[in-house]
Amino acid sequence: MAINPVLSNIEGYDVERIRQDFPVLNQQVRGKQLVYLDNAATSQKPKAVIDSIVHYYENDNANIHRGVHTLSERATLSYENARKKVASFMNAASEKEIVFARGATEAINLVANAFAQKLKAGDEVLITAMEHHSNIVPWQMLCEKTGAVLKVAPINDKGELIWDAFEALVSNKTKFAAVSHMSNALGTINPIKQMIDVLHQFDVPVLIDGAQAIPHIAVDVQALDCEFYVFSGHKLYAPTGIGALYGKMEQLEHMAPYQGGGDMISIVTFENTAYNKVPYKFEAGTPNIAGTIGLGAAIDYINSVGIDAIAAHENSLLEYATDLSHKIDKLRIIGTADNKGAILSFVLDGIHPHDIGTMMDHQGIAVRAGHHCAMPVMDFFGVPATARASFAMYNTYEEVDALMAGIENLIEMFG
Ligand code: 7TS
Repeated sequence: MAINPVLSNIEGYDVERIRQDFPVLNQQVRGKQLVYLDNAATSQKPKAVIDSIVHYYENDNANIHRGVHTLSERATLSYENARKKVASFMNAASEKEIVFARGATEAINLVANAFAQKLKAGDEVLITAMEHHSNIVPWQMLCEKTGAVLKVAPINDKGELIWDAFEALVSNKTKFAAVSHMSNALGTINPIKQMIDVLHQFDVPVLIDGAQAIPHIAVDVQALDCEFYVFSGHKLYAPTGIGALYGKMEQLEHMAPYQGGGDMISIVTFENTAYNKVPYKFEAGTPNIAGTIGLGAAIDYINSVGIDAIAAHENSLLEYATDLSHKIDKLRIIGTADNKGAILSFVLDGIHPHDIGTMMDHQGIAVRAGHHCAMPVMDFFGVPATARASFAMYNTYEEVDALMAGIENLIEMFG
């Protein structure tokens, strides 16, 4: 296949300049320039994020919220500033509605744990058929504990929610709903505002799993009016081990703490413990201070580029990659929703996705191969796994060309 693209660069978007901020990109893998297309698993970190962590450890390292000494005050200030940055990035009404967690998984478990006290046998929890295991298993565990029933809104062959079926599943029995904003296995972007509106007609609290969406889509939790929104920092150019739960204050105030320990209490005696106020009630123990500061730096960095510019660039890459994919006979895209984010999941006739992953690595190209922690999605499409290329702000059209050339090589090799 002759690859001769007409590159429609987004005006003013200087991807080469951005790439210079990501040291890891500048390396060879197996003798080839690295092409990193596994961003849905985790994204690379800009120098500003790395520097913020080094700065913290070299200058301010101390435990937070407890010391009166200068380093502790500095560490606390940086940690709480990061909370403000997250709140502002999601347009939360107050930074008190931001709870730091290890990531999306822990944030979902925190909420599921609290709702175990609120649900009873016969109640229903609604999810969709395109969820990541992180947004399935905690709800199954909740149902097991309470006797509630898990309902799953189906998807169509394009990997889109079937709207009528979803609406039909919402009723007075529905007591909680958890929905991904964007599917990690398919790239589908759900109509979450419309879904939230329908769910609210029945007073259903809604959790949005934004792990995939937040690096690509401007999120406004007040406009969405969701009760909860969770994400992981490491997909948002921040370190691993840090993420956030947004929760409406009226919800968080009436939720049981997730873990007991230091910092989440106001008074402890052997007879009784009074919990700290929100959000500290949910942050037991010494948190990931360095990671939180890194998350704040990542948000500053994203804001300096502009989330809308990033989204436009990534959508253009996806469109380009999708067009080129259509020219490869043996390639089938899994997930062809009308509204899609920067994820290209695919299978190749006669080649196992794991072989695709391995052989691409031989060409310096990092893609994911597997079930992507979304086994029910694989079952639905009748495939054991897919190969997945996922784009970030620093990817280029040339890298898409390299991906397509890599796939062509593979097809040739496997005959
Ligand atoms: N929700 C979605 C939609 C995800 O894509 C992931 C991780 C999670 C939740 C869990 O995030 P964690 O940071 O708490 O693990 N998704 C992927 C992926 O697609 N490949 O590796 C991890």
